[in-house]
Amino acid sequence: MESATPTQQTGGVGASWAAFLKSIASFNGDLSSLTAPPFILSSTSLTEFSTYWCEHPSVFAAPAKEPDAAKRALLVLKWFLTTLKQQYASRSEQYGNEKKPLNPFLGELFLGKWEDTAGTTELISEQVSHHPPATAYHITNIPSGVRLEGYNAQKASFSKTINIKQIGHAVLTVPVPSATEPDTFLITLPSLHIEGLIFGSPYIELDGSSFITSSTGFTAKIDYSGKGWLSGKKNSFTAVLYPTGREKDVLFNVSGQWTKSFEIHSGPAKYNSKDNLVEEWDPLPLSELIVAPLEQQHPLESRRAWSKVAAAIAKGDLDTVSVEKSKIENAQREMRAKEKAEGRTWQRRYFTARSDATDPVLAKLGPVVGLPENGDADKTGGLWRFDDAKSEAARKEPPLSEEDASKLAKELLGQ
Ligand code: HC3
Repeated sequence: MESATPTQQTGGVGASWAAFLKSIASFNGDLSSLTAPPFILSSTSLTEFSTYWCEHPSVFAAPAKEPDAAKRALLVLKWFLTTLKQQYASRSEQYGNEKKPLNPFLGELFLGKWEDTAGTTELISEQVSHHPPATAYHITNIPSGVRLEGYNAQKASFSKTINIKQIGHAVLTVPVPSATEPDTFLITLPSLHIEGLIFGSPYIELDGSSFITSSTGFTAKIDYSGKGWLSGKKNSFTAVLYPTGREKDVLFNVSGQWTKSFEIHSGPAKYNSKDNLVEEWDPLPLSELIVAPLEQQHPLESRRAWSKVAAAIAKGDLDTVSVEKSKIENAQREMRAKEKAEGRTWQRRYFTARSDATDPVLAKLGPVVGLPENGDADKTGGLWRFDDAKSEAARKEPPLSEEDASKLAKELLGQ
């Protein structure tokens, strides 16, 4: 059950919201250090947000069936646009109650799978860096071979409201029918800001532009806008798809609201035109992610690791929230100190930071979308790529015995 927003509450809550507003006006840009009032705490960790990339597995897998490179790029753009509602509005669509997610600990995992008409699609999400915080993810649709990998961090600033620049990128690999080489898409992440803060009903609006560029030579540019004082609708966007480097030669244009519906037209946008309609998108029912029951999860899996904190948040028992959070934070601090003393670093379970070689995707496609060759590694703790060998080793590991699981939980989470 969602808790009431501050405007629906009285007295002390209103006062603590005012204090919160005052405090964010001077905060330092590190979102994890933001001390939010209790009623705005979410029991979901940011590692879980990677799920939002694929809640319609059939739309995710569809580009693998398309032999034409421009149409494939359009299908990828369509999939990307359909993920936005889940990514940025699913937690607060009706009431404006975007909350502060749990700040993941290093090594935190979120694993799941979808089983539906698109077959099995697997999700692996891992907190690969704590200072600065960065989450990496890998999603693969087994039958089609379509896979997405990426990582992200956030840099926040305050000017009228909380403004967030997303750092990182995603890479979508699409096997091409009857070709030996797959088509690769480099995806940048939109900036966002929080609306409704002053009224105590926070929700996200996207701003600026983001890009998707393909190894076969097509680029999509998406421009985001919101509701202005006089005109415009919430959560709006326009997008164009063109041959890379020829922005004026628009092949397809898309416009609408990413929370509602949008229309795809061929050719450039024409004022008030219903011509050349290719497709109209209305949100589909979501495919549900399957997550193992808590007792079968690895101790570092998010929902198991945070279960006591989540239960305390649900009950509104803030003393327990604070005690249980501190146990995890202290155990993590001790672990980092121990690693330092022993001259070792935390071994990521599924991802490896590429420091030795140039990343071929960023080298080839990064300049088209303004991404640096190092993937902003300095701001995300590394240029993170999914490591098939590590994943294979993790898959072969026998499940931990109860005794080993509780030893690990004690050592790494203080539980
Ligand atoms: C800014 C944000 C944390 C980051 C969240 C990200 C950017 C994470 C990656 C996902 O793919 C997309 C995504 C969606 C929502 C973003 C969160 C919204 C609010 C949260 C802030 C840390 C909380 C701000 C406090 C307040 C008052 C709004 O709750």
